[in-house]
Amino acid sequence: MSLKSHAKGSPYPSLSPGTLRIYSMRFCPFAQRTRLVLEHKKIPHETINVDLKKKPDWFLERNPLGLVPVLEKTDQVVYESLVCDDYLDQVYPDFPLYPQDAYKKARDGILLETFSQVTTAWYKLLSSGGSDEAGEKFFSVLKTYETALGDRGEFFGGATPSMLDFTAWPWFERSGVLEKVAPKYAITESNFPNIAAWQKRMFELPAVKATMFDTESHLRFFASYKAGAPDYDYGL
Ligand SMILES: N[C@@H](CCC(=O)N[C@@H](CS)C(=O)NCC(=O)O)C(=O)O
Repeated sequence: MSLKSHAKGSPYPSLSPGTLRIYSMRFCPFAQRTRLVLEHKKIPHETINVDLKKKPDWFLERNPLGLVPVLEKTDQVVYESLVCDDYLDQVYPDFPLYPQDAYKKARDGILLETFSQVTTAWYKLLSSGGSDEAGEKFFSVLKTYETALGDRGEFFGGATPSMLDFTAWPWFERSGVLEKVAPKYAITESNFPNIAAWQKRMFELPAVKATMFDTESHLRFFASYKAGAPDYDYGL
C-alpha cells in the first residue's frame, strides 16, 4: 500500500475485517508514539497517511477532531495518542509497557500526564527562535525527566523501554531541529547526561529505527510546514 498521503476527495481505502489500521502522518510526533508501540510490540497493521491540510471526509468521520493518530479495526475506532497506546498495550499484552506494581505505574502516570509541559516548552523554544525565556523554561521542565532517568536506569522503564520512553521519544528524536534554531539550549552530555545517554540507546531500538527520520528530513519537513505548505510526502 502506498505511503503517500490521502487527501480530500480520495476514496476510502477499504479495510479488511480484522486488520488493524493506523491513520498517520509521516512526520507527526503524536502519531509516531503509536507507531513506536505498534513496532515495539510487533503488532501487524497497515498504515494510511492523511493529508492534514486537505482531510478526507472519511477521516473526519472517524475522528471529528481531525487529528492523527487514529486506530481502526473492524467497527472500532480509537484516537488520541496516549489512549491509542494504552489500548494497544491492553489488547496486545506481549512486551508490556507499564510496571506491574501499582505504585510504580502511578509514578509513570505522573510523568506521562505532565510530559505535555516538555512538548509545550519545546514548541515555544522553536517558535520563539531560541529565546532565553523559552530556553530556560525548556531546561527547567527537562530536569524532572533527567532525574527520573537517573533513578530508573537505561530507559524510563528500567532495563527495557516503557510507555514513557515511547511517549517522550519523538521530541528527542527531533533534538537536531531544536539545536539548529536554539543551539544555546542543546541537550548535551554535560548539561543532561542521563537524557543524552538515553537518546543514544533509544536510537538503537528497532522500533525507533523503523519509525524515525534523520535531522535533515525533519528540518525539511519543518521548513515546509512553516512556509504553510507541509510536504507530507517528503522523500517518497
Ligand atoms: N492530542 C493529540 C494531538 C495529535 C496532533 O496534534 N496531531 C497533529 C499532527 S502532528 C494533527 O493531526 N494535526 C491536524 C490538525 O491540527 O488539523 C494526540 O495526542 O493524539
